[in-house]
Amino acid sequence: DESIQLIRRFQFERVLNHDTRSKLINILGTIDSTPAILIAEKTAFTAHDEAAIAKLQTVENGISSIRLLDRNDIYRWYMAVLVQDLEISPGAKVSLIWPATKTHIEKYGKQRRRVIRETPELYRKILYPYIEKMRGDRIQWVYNILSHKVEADRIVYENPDPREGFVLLPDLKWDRTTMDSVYLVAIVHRRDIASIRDLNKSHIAWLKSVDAEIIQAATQTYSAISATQLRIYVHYLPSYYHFHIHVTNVEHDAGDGAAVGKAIMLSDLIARLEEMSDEVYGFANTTFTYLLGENSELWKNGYASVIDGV
Ligand code: M7G
Repeated sequence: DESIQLIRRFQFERVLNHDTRSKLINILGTIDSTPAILIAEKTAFTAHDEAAIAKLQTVENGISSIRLLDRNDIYRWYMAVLVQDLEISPGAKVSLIWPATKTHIEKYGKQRRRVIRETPELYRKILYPYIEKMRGDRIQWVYNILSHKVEADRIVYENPDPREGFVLLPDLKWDRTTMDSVYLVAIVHRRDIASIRDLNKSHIAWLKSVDAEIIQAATQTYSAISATQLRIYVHYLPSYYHFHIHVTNVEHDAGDGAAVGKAIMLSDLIARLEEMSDEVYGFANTTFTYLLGENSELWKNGYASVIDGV
């Protein structure tokens, strides 16, 4: 298949970033002389999957070869090669971005971060013009999903209404089988909300119904997960300026994506809107604090001059 041929042509250039805790590596390379990013993540153990366990147990407890590193009293530690199987226990989940843009290379590279306390004034001066410039850029994948051009058979739930509706489907970060790491994304049909800054009191009822529909659909589809086991949040800043909501199993460690400085619970946003006295401007007129990478355009050509005077 064409996508398999493509990744086989990947030529290594350099490691952009790696993480020993999440066992993740981001590699920059080229395919046909055009920049490509390969993201590889070691998969979770399929401890709960009975079919996988049954099959793996037939081969020496899932270990194909093993070597003792050391022992001390009742403690022994080894290095092992695990039995892997493309269908039931693959060793890694791999994502490919090709052609990768400069923004992708910045995003997946190792970088220092800054804490930005974005007041309404800073939002208008720095972020707003940046979003206007970026708008519609890099989100072809969003439009492909909304128009059912791709990933259509993956849709978990859709409310097709062009104003109120959204599509709920597996996020590309999810392996689509591990229940503990369920990761979905809800992408709204309307195109007038680039980020939470565009939300105001008039959106409260809508956000509540989206929230309720997400919970209903997710718990119905994944019966092992109940409403209180869903972490429903948005990113500020997001990477893509078309309003979308992250939906994960609470047990899943989504790393930086679920951390303070990036993730905000949807229900907290709704509550903040409800408590707000400003009838018109909403979140455009408040302060949000978030982390920003120093490699980003937004730092280099935006906040750096205001904050560091460079
Ligand atoms: P974000 O907060 O804008 O960015 O979320 P970030 O979390 O990547 O910084 C976008 C979400 O959409 C992320 O969770 C992505 O993993 C997910 N996503 C991105 N792309 C390009 C796709 C895609 O093509 N398909 C699906 N299903 N999810 C995607």
